[in-house]
Amino acid sequence: MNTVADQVAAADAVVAAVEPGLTPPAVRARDVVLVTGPWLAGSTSLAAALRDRMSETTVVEADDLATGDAPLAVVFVVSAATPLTESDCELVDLVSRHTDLVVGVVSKIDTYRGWREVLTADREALSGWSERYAHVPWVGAAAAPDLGEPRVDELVGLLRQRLADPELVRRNRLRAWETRIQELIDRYTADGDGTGRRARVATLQQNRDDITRGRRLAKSERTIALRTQVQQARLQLGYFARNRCTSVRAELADDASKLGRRQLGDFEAQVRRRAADVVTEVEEGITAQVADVAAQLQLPAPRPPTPPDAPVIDPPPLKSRRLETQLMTVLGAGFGLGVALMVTRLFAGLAPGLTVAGLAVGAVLGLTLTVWVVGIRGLLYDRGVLDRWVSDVFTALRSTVEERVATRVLAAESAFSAESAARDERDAQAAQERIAEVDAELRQHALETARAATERDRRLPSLKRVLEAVRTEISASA
Ligand SMILES: Nc1nc2c(ncn2[C@@H]2O[C@H](COP(=O)(O)OP(=O)(O)OP(=O)(O)O)[C@@H](O)[C@H]2O)c(=O)[nH]1
Ligand SMILES: [Mg+2]
Repeated sequence: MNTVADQVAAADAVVAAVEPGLTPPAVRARDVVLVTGPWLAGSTSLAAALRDRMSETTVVEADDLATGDAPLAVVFVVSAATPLTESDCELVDLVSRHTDLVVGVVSKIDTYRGWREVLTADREALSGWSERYAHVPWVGAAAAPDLGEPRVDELVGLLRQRLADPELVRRNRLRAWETRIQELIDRYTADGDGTGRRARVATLQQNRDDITRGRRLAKSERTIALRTQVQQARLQLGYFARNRCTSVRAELADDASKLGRRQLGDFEAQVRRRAADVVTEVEEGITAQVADVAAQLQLPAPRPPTPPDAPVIDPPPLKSRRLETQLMTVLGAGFGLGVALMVTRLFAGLAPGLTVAGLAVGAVLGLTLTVWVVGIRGLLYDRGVLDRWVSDVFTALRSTVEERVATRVLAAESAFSAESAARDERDAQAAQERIAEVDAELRQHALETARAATERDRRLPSLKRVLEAVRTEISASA
C-alpha cells in the first residue's frame, strides 16, 4: 500500500465490498496542506510561517483550492482571543469534507496568556460538535508575534509526523466516501419526507383555499350589492315619480286659479301635455337609473321596454251645469232687478222729470250687473271644476307612474339576478378548473413523495451499512 492510487483503491474496496456500484466521490486529491480559519484568525501569517519551515510541503489557503479539491491535511486556525464558536465548527465541517486529517491551532499565543484554557475549550467544543473530531490534535502557535521569532515548532513537528502516516491517503479517501454517503442518505431522507416539496405543497394548499374563499366572497358581495343597488333605485325612482306629479300638479292648480274665460279651452290640452311629459320624464329617469345600477354592478343594462302610451285622461266635466246656470241666472236676474228698481226709485225721488230716463238707466244697470254676476259665478265654478279635475288627473297619474317604476325596477332586478347567476356559474366553473389543476399538482407531489419514500426505504439500509463500514474502517486505522 504505497502509492496514492493503491491507497485510494483500498478505500474504494471497503465501500464496494458492501455496496458495489456506488459512484465514487467527485474529488481531486491534492498533495497540499490547507491552512484556514475564521476571519482574522491569523491563517495567512501561519501559512507563511509553515512555508518557511516546511519547504518539502505545499501550503495553501482556502482561495487557492477549487471546489472538489481535497487537501492532504487541514490546519484550522483560531485566535486565542476568543473560544471556538458554532459557526467556526460549521467552517471546520466545510473544509474537511474530503480530508480526514484536521489539526487545530490556537494562534497568537504570544499575546494571549490564557491561550491554554482557550485551547482546551476549543478542543472540547469541537469534539462536542462531532464524533469525528474527537481525536483532533490541538497546538498553540504564534506565526507573527509582536516580538521575537515565530513559534510554530510544535505544529511543524505534529504535521510532519501526521503527514508521514502511510494510511493518510486511504483515510482521507474514506472520509470523502463518508461525506458522499452521508449526503446520499440525507438526500434520500429529505426526498422521502418531501422536505423539498413542503413549501410548494403549502403554497398550493393555500392557493386552493384562496380560490374557494375568494369565490364565496365574490358571490355574496355581488348578491348584496345587487340587492342594495336595486332597492336604492326603487326608492329614488318612487320619490322622483311622486315628486314630479306633485310639483306639476301644483303648477297647474296655480294656473287653473288664474284662468280667464278665453283660456279655459286651452287648459285641458295643457294638462294633457304636461301629464304626458311627466310620464316621459319618469320613463327616462327609470332608464337612466337602471343603466347606472348596471354600470355599478358591472352587468349589461337591460334594454328599455317600449315606452308606455300617453295616459288616458277623461275630459274635464265642464258642460253639465245647466241647472246651476239656470239657478244662477234667476238669482242674478233678481239681483239685477233689485238694483234696477233702486236706481229707478232714486231717479224718481231726485227729479220726477227724469223718471223715464231713470227707468232706462236702472234697466241697463240691472241687466249689466245680472250678466256680470252670472259670468263671474260661471268662471269661478269652472276654475273649481278644473282644479278638482287636475287633482284627479294627477292622482291617477301618480299611481300610473309609481306602478311603472315598480314594474320596470322589478324587471331590471330579475334581469340582473339572472345575469349575476350566469356569471356565478362561469366563476364557479373557472374556480373548479383552477382547483382541479392545483389538485392535480398536489397529487403529483404526493405521488412523487411516495415514490421517493419507497426509494429511500429501499436504499437507506444498505447506505447505512456502507457508512457504518467506512466509519469502522476509519476508526480502526486511526
Ligand atoms: N500578536 C500576534 N498577532 C498575529 C499573529 N498572527 C497574526 N497576527 C495578526 O493578526 C492579524 C491577522 O493576521 P492574518 O495572518 O492576516 O490573519 P488572516 O486569518 O489571514 O486574516 P484574514 O485573511 O484577513 O481573515 C494581523 O494583524 C496579524 O499581524 C501572532 O502570532 N501574534
Ligand atoms: Mg488571510
